[in-house]
Amino acid sequence: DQKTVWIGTNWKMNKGPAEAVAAARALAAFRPPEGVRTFVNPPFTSLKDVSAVLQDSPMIVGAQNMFWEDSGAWTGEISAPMIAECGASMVVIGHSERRQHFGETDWTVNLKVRAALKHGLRPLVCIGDTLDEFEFGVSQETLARQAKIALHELSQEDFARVLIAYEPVWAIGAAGRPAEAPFVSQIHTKLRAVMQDITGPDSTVRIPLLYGGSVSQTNIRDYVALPDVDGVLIGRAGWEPADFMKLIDSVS
Ligand code: G2H
Repeated sequence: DQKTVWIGTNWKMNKGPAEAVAAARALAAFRPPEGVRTFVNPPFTSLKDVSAVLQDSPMIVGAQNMFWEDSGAWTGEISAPMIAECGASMVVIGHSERRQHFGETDWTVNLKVRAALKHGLRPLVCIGDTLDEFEFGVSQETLARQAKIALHELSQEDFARVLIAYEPVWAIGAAGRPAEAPFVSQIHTKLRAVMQDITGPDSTVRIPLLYGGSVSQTNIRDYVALPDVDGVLIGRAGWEPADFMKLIDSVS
């Protein structure tokens, strides 16, 4: 049978509340092609409004980060119950920008994944190799380690709610170069085996494996066509709602 394809856009630190709501309104009536599940990751400041605008649409709303404690003296942090109360059902965890600039580690990623699941949020865990790791040929080792720690001590029910995004650090953002499809294919096929190792030999859970990093109108179809790629996480190319909808439609 046909695989489910996940396509989402991470707005990062863009769009204030007014612009975010306008973008959500532009996406509200959109219906993706059959077999495609779509999501958007607004900043915290518009999570509630964007969730309200998109509540009757198939577009899933997810936060870009969270803290693992439910509440308390953690100035500046946002918890999973707060995200859920805003109406969002997903959360990006361990994006490379957070690992690079905000000190996130595999261990904190695991704490966040478990807290997200405890509160009914679907974690989208980002893993990725740096340029050094890529050049030394240890991408696979890094990715396996990141995935194993991120998903440590999860149940089968938990695994069934997790998504993974492979985002090579060297392929992200304006300075990044998109990874070649054959390389992504190789990485994802090996990651599929790592996932089976994590979920257990008898597990039938297929954790969706997304690719992210400079995905655009010119390469999206190449990635989605790969057997072990279950979708894409888009940044810049999806920030304009019209572009995002065009990207989604182009995979059908
Ligand atoms: C990677 C991606 C979205 P971009 O960070 O997560 O961003 O497509 O702009 O490289």
